[in-house]
Amino acid sequence: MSLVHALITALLAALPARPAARAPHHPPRRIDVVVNAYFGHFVPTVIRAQYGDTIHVTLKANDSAHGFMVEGHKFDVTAYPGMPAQVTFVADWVGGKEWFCTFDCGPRHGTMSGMIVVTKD
Ligand SMILES: [Cu+2]
Repeated sequence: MSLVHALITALLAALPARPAARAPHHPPRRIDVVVNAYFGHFVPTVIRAQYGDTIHVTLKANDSAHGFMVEGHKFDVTAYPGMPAQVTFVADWVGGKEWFCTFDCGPRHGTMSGMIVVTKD
């Protein structure tokens, strides 16, 4: 064994073990959420997902029509009493994105929003 080889072998042995490759991200899930819309607010107001999940929202309008759109997305759905609306999208961001009512449902329309919080492990 040459001196160089011995040195390299010694150096390699002294290095900390390489961390195991990161465990793969959990398999993407489908998250089904019913968002109930009322004059002035949504229930729930927060949807939590992990990066890559598919979020399926069923919007139910409980008094008048209400809309649902997520900032940065192109969809905009409207539900009417007795006629829920559905939309499916992928949580392809990390952090919070706000959703809004897009149907002018009355004086408290401007207060109608919620947050989708996406985390990545
Ligand atoms: Cu509204």
